[in-house]
Amino acid sequence: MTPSHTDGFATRAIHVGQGPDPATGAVVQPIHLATTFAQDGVGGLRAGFEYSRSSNPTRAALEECLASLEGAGHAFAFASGLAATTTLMLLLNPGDHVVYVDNVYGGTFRLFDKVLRRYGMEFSAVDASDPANVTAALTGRTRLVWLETPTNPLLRIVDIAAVAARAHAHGALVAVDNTFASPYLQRPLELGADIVVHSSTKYLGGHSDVVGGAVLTNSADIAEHVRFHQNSAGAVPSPFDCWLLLRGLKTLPLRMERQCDNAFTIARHLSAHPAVRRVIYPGLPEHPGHELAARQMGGRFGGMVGFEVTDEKAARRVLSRLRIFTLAESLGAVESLAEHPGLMTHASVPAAERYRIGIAGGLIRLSVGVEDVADLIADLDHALTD
Ligand code: P1T
Repeated sequence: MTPSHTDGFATRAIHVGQGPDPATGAVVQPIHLATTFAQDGVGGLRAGFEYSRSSNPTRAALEECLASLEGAGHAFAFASGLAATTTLMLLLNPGDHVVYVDNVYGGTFRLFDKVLRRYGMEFSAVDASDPANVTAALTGRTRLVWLETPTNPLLRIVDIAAVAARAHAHGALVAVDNTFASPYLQRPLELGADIVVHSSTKYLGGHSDVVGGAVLTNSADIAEHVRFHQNSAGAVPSPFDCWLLLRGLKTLPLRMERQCDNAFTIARHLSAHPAVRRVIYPGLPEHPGHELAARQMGGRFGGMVGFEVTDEKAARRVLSRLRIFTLAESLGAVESLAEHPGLMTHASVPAAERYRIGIAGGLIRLSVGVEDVADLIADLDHALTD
């Protein structure tokens, strides 16, 4: 079958960039472990491949599939989400200014604050759920606006189209970390963003067995720079990792549907629980970004849920009593995970900053998997009882 860009998302997730292999008929993409490729005379590449850091057939298949799913002209795969972000940031120069949403993954904050500042880049954090805050932070040196939406872990929603219009009027580019939504729910390039970044470790892979990242764009100019830096810095994924991601992508729509359903049911259940102070889920009408999320994410709200109990001690107790939810960092896979953002994924954010943006000591983050939702609810209820 030759997939077409007019085929639906689920069809493209299974077929774009993938078998049957023309050489053997294998319906599954082969794993090309070769590091180098024979040349017919110097520079005579048989299929465009020269050396596997520069490009590799299994990685090319993954990049083609990812590009199709994000609606991007160009996709680049990396060894991790942070490798993708780091490589993208190499496009900036010392003195360039970045405005970023003040609630980002803790590792992204650490990269900006502890690493890239040392190379002369400047960063301003703003609550981008009000686009006016982005406009107010733009300076003559702002080259990039960096968004996450929904944010990690507070699930704030940022209006990508509104921020893109403001940033573009100022000559700045917009990058969106689309990890929490995945392209199944949200396609930032269609909303005006210039660049999408993923930690493909999460929903794209979906099985907690591969660390990866991606950068996607429709701009030929940005793509040329990312390609050059992907090869020059060399933070590329292995062929086996690319293959695992291709396999994971095939079930992204199925997994996401189930995760959204399970998460919604759990969010509603926790909202009525006496031991729970507050539930954070964009699908709940009381979430301040609810209407925007409904528009921007196609009426589905993702598989991540936050909730607050009294304090850190109570949160530690709940986390220690869970049986099906595994206490672990990461998210987006078939099995349900629970974690304490303040002590785990966002420990690199200074405590005062964490409290300022709303990451409380009693906050627990759930990555809801595809198990039977009744079992997940029973697990939470048991963990929350006195
Ligand atoms: O772990 P890595 O593949 O390098 O991806 C980093 C990253 C980037 N962006 C977002 C929104 C993320 O959530 C992450 C990684 N996050 C976790 C490990 C976590 O538990 O939140």
